[in-house]
This record gives sequence, C-alpha cells and structure tokens, in this order.
Amino acid sequence: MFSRLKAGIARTRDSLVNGVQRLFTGRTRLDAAALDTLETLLLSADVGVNATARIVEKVRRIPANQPPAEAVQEEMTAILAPCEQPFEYKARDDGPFIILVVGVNGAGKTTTIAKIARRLKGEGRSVMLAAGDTFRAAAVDQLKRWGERLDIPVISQGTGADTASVIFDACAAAKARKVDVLIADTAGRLHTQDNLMAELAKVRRVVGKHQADAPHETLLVLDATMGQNALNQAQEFMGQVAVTALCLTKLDGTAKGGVIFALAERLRLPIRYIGIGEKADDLQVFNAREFTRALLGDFAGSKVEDSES
Ligand SMILES: Nc1nc2c(ncn2[C@@H]2O[C@H](COP(=O)(O)OP(=O)(O)OP(=O)(O)O)[C@@H](O)[C@H]2O)c(=O)[nH]1
Ligand SMILES: [Mg+2]
Repeated sequence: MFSRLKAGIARTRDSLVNGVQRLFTGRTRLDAAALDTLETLLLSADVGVNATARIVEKVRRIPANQPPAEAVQEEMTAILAPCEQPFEYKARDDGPFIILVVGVNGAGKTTTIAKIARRLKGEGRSVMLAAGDTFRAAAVDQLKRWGERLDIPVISQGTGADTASVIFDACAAAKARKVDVLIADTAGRLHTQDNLMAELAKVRRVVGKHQADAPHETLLVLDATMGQNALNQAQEFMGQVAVTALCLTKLDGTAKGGVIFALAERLRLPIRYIGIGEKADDLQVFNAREFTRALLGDFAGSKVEDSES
C-alpha cells in the first residue's frame, strides 16, 4: 500500500524532493537565500502561499540541532493532520447513509464513486449507486459498467431525466433493499452555471424528504492536476454547496500534488480519499503522515551533513 502511494505521487516527489534535497545537502542551517529557494520550490509544487509561509517560517526557527529536512516534514504533516478524518460508516435506522458526489467536469467523480463503492463492499457494506449524471450522454452507461464489474446495483433513468428524480428514486430503492450506503453521481458543473447549481440544491431538497439530515456526506472531488485551480474551484463550490469532505484525484498524473497542502491549509475539510490511478483499487484512505513520508521519506530520514565540518 505504502509503495503504491510512493509510486503514485512520484511526479510530485521528483519535482519537490529533488530540489529540496539539493538545497539541504551539506547544510545544517539555511541562510536567507536558501530559505528563498525553499519558498520557490514549494510554491512551484503548488503548495500555496499560506502553507509555504508556514513551512518556511518553521525552518527559519528550527533549533541548531534539528535538520531542516526534518522540520519541513514535521510542518507538512502538521498542515495535513487536521484533514485526516477517514470516512466512517454509521448505520442509520431511517435508510441508507447517503453520499452525494459533486465537482467540475472530468474531476474523477464517477471513477471515484466506483472506487469508494468497491472499498465499502470489501469492508462488508452493501452499496447502491445512483446515476444522477443525466446530462452527459455516456455517463449513465459509464456508471452501469462499473456497477456490472463490481457487482453493485445502479439505479438509473435515461439521459435527460431529472437528476433529482433519479436520486430520489434511488433513495427509495436503497431503503427498500436495506442498503447500507447509497452513492449518488452528478454531472460535472462549474459554480457559475446557475441552473446546475440550482439542480444540486433541488437534489438536496428531495433527498431530505427521505431522511431529514441527508445527504450525510457531500463529497467534492478535485483534480490534483489542476494545481492551485483546484483550490479556487473548491472555494467557489463551497460558496454554493455545503461540502462536507474532499477527495483529491489524479495525484499520480501530476507534479502539482503539493496542492493538497494548500487545500488542507485553506479549507480544513476532511480529505477522505486520494486517487492515485485509474483502476478500481487506485484509491487510498488519506493519512497525513503516510503522505508526507511517501513524499519526503527519502531524504527527511537521512542525516544532513555539515559542509563546514
Ligand atoms: N490517472 C488517474 N486518472 C483518474 C483518476 N481518477 C479518475 N481518473 C480518470 O479521469 C477521467 C475522468 O474521470 P471520470 O470519473 O469520468 O470524471 P467525472 O468527474 O465523472 O467526469 P464528468 O462526469 O464528465 O464530469 C477518466 O479517464 C478517469 O479514468 C486518478 O486518480 N488517476
Ligand atoms: Mg462522471
């Protein structure tokens, strides 16, 4: 699992760690120029202004006997730690636990739904999917194919059907079949598309008719290859929808994986999962220390030599 994570975030590690490693080698303290270089490295890995400032400040203040690499890792873990809040299934007596999945076009929503469904099924939960993306022609088929592959039921209507009505029906079906978790797919959308944002509000309203406090999770799926734009998108979405948790996808395809620090620092939402590939098992429960260890472990553990000795 850990080696998969390491391989998954290899591009971010290469871009960030190699630079930081070069910077730290032969140094026990970083002078102003080196701190500047560290700042640039972090910013160019999309770590973001605030998280970068925190890390640089930490390194500036380290005691003489602490290697700077260790301080970087410590602070990076501290930034991520509040977001390490894995999904916990809570049984309900009024119907399924309902997860509504939202995000912009192509972020990885449908794939992530399949991955989560597979994981929950593996944990012994019964799962059902709702094909709420009735907008894009192939979307229903895409979810149905996943359903067949994973042997998980998918509730759907045709393309062009009303999303809220599909999800409403799925809630009833899941309740009738005593399913543990219902995961609802939705079409990709931008926060500027008022009609589509209104649609999400309608989904929430009709789901609330089945269970007053549903959806129990509104999961925003973000594409790590967007870098800092993923943060902007998240903030814009959160202005319109009550997002309760994040999933960051495509960490395998990008050197911009540092955006996870920006998301953690700015949003402080639980990061339930990270996506590190296209296959059904390329999803990991987010763990702060494992993530920074996979990212930095290669150098943070090693002793820094003192060039002056
Ligand atoms: N490399 C990689 N690819 C991913 C990951 N997650 C999703 N993808 C790919 O990203 C593409 C889009 O994924 P979808 O799941 O269809 O995205 P979506 O958000 O449902 O897209 P729309 O329904 O069009 O809004 C697909 O080719 C997926 O295989 C990931 O973690 N890593
Ligand atoms: Mg989709």
